[in-house]
Formats: sequence, C-alpha cells, structure tokens
Amino acid sequence: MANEWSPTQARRGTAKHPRKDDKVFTYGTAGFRARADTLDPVLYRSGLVAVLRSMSKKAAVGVMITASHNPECDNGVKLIDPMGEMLQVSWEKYVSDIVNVRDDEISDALQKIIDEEKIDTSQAAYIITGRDTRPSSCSLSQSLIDGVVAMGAEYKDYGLLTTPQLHYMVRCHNTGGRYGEPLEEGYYKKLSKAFLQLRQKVTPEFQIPIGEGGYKNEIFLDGANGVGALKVQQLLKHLDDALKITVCNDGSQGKLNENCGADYVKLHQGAPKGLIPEAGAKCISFDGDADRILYFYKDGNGKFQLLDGDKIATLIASFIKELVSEVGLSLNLGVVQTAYANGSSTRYLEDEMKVPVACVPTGVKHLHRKAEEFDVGIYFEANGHGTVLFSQDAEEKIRAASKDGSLSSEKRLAAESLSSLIDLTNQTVGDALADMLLVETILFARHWDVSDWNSAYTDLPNRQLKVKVKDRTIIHTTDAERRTTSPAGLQDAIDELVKKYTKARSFVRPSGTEDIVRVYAEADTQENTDMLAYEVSLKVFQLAQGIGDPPQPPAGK
Ligand code: G16
Repeated sequence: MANEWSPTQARRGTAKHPRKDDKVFTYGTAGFRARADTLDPVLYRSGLVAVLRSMSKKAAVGVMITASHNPECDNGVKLIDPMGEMLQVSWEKYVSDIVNVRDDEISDALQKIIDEEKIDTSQAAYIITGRDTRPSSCSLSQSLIDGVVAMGAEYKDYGLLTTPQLHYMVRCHNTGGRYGEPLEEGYYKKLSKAFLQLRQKVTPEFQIPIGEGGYKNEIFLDGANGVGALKVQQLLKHLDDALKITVCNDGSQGKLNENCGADYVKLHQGAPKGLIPEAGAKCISFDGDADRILYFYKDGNGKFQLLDGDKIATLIASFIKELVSEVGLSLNLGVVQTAYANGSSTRYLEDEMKVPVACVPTGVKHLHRKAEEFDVGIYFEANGHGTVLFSQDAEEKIRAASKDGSLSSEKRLAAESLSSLIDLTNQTVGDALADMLLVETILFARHWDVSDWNSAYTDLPNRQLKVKVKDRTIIHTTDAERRTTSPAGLQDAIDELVKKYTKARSFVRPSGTEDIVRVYAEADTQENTDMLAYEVSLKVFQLAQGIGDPPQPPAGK
C-alpha cells in the first residue's frame, strides 16, 4: 500500500527542482518538449501529476522521457494512460497548470486537481517509466522519480526503451498480462511469434497475386543514432533469420537525429547521412525513439523514392481489406490521415480502394481517437507514425472465425492470418519495429519488392518548410488544420497563391513540438511546389512577425 500523498513533501521537493525562470511550458502535440537544461522542474512536476492520474484511474500510468525527432540538445516528457494510449486531452491542462505555477503554489495547485477530479489520495499509485538515449535522459529520469516518490507512489523504471515499448508495458501492466508480458523480452516474444506465424500463413502460394519484383529480406536501417538501433538488434535475435538488417547510424558515432532519422529523410526527401543506398536496396529509417518508420530506395535512374506513412497505410489497408473479405466478415474499415497526407494517397484510398478516409489534426492522440470509431482503423501520419486498431467486436469476430470448423480452409486460414496480424500490431501507438514486421510480411506475401509497392500510385510533389516567428501561438487553424483563422489576411493570401498553380494545396500550422511554424505545399511539379512553399513561407514571415532571415526562394529562382 502506498503512502497517502503529502502536500508538504511535494512542496519540499521543489527546493531540489526549482523553477528557474518564468518560461511557460505547453503540453503540445506529444507532451512537453524544450531544451533539456530547462526541463528539470518540468520532469519533477510531471511526476507529481502522473501520480494523481494513476490514483484517479486506479491503474498504472506511464511516463516516457524523450523528445523523439527533436535535436539531441532537446528533451521532453509525455504521460501515457492505462491502456497505453496518450494522456486524455482534458488532463493536459492539469499537467500544464502544475508545471507552470510558482514553487510555493504547488500544494494548492495539486489540491485543486484532487478536488476537481474527486481523487481518493489513499488510492495506491504506480508509475511506469522509460527513456530514450539522449545524454540528458538519465538525470531527467531521476527528477521524474523524485516527483513520484514525493507523492508516496511506487514506480518501475525500465531504463532504455523505445516509446512504443513503454506504451506496450503500460497496457500489459493494466490488463493482467492478457496483452503480453510486461517485460522487454515479452515484447520481442509477442511480436516475433505473431510475425513468424503470420509469415507462415501468408506464404506466396496462398492468396494474392505474385508481383514482378520478388521479395527480398535484406534491409538497410537508418537508426537515427537512437534507441531503435539498439532495440532492433534484440528483436532480430527472435526472428529466426527471416530478416537480414544492416544497422547504420547505430549511435556508435553521430548525434541523435543529426542529418539522419525519419524526420530528416521525410523533410529532405533524400537519404540520411551514413546510409548510401545501392540502386534497388530496401532502406528504412526510424526516428529518435522508434515510433516512426519510413521506407526508401534509389530507383534504376538514381532517383530517391520515399514510401512514407501514406504508402504504408495504403499497403496495410489493402492487405487487411483482402483478408477480411476472404473470411467474409462485415467489418467497417477506415483510414485516418492528417492534412499532410499526400493528395494522391487520399484519392487512391477513396477512389480506387473504396476505403473511407478521415482527416484529423496532427498528433497521434487525434488519429488514435478517430481510428477507434472504425471496426478496423488504420491510422498513419505521412511522417511514418501509425498503427492499426481493431475494435473489441472485430477482434472477437476474427478470433472466432479462426477457430470456426464450419468455414472452408481458405476462409479459416485468412481468419488465422488476421488473428496473428492483430498480435503483430502494437495497438497502443505507432511502433517502428512492429510496423516494419507487418510491412515485411505483406511484401513477402505479395512477393513484392519496394518498387512493386511504390507503383500503386504516384505521390504529388510536396515540400515542407519551417518558418521562425516571434510567437507561433498567434497562428490559429481550423478544418483539421487545413485553414488558418488568424493572423488576419493569411488564409486569403494562401488561397490566392494556391490558385496560381495546378493540383495545388498548401496550409500552415504552428508546430506542437518545435518553436516554429510548419508550411506544407503540394502541386503538379516539384518546381511549382517549391515555389508555392516559398511564397507561402514568405507570407507567414510577413504576417506572423517572422524573426531572423526571411525565407529564400528555391535555388535558381
Ligand atoms: C510527434 C507526434 C506526431 C507529430 C510530430 C510533429 O512525433 O507524436 O504525431 O506528427 O510530433 O508534430 P508537430 O508538427 O506538431 O511538431 P514525434 O515522433 O516527434 O514524437
């Protein structure tokens, strides 16, 4: 039984973890992110709130220390709810409040949450924590634990983990092991077992037309110099040599995310430092905490080809759709995207595949919630973050069909495949390792090389830029971030610019993880896209008080 929380103890802890200035922290797209040297009090206080959340849910909650795709000098923290999902949005305000009050206001601020949420503080609390490989993560982890201990709660520190591994642990803890063993080995065992079973069931002789290219099990991984590079080596030990992975950017030399990693590859639309692909070689890139994955390769003309989250979503959706129809189940399957989804992917899903598509604001928390509305919800951000969610009803129907002796052997095999596929997906959050295993299984089943996969549809040329402004919070958006409502005149200016180009689309939004405004553009040619992105960036700079040098036109313009 944990001790009841003590306001005095929580307040006393601030002496060791004082707020140093008046910097205001906002719980953004994926928790707090900032320069690591400003975060000590934020971690301590996140520990305090995590305990209240755990008491209020009467379950273990998770706290992950990472800034994922951000540079190595940054760090961050996010809370994970009992089923492994992101913290309920209504609690984000509580964490922000606690993080931003003065040291001497801490006890009252905590009491306010306890009163508002009617929390029984005699309830035992349990916190599960993990961290990425950033040099600052160890000491920040201690700051967090100090907060947890000050509240009289118990904790388990898993040390180095990928973010999705920690989400998995939280769910395992709260489901009495039904989701899996709450151990790192348990995670590898669950995924590898499902992968090997599914692979056996979908050998190319069974179902689905065989493509021209031929599947290859060789992969070159850009590990972003992060935790994913370490963990993939552990996973490989369980895969019976089914995959051959050469790990580049494994952290033995370069800095985390510096000129490498999924965010770099997506933004630069080119190979990362440290991985020069041979033509046709299958390459993948993880981000700093391995919750995103992208595929890429160099084609026969030496052109870089990216298979991003949109391509992964369409691949997975088509595979699951085929299996569901083979079993003969009536399940409502949909894909969730954000404004960053390439227009070609949305058209392909809706027009060719006849799959409903929903668009929500950036951030896994939004995609996850929307995906839960489907029987089978496939969500992916273009940046490579995504997974598949099966409703309880869908899962029960699939499991039952896999054991239904009255079904034909083909139908039962398809149901068994879906059943293994459920076990292969990390249903708590996007997971680079689990997604890689699923994509590899589908490519294997179809006997596809990356170029076969890539030929499904052609992406519209696209460009993302960043603009630094005095205060990015003056930019407000609506319509799933596809339009701005302030500053005045910005949306009209974007509309006018977009009209100049064919098949064009552009939007801007404040980042929730970096102190910048993001600009997205797509159009018929790369030249037009780059020009549109530049022109929109300039408008943002002019109308939203840009700082530093104004955006420069694309080279040669
Ligand atoms: C996080 C979120 C993603 C989001 C990304 C960028 O990713 O989990 O959902 O797309 O930040 O967000 P923003 O555009 O608001 O900066 P990660 O991989 O950094 O955790």
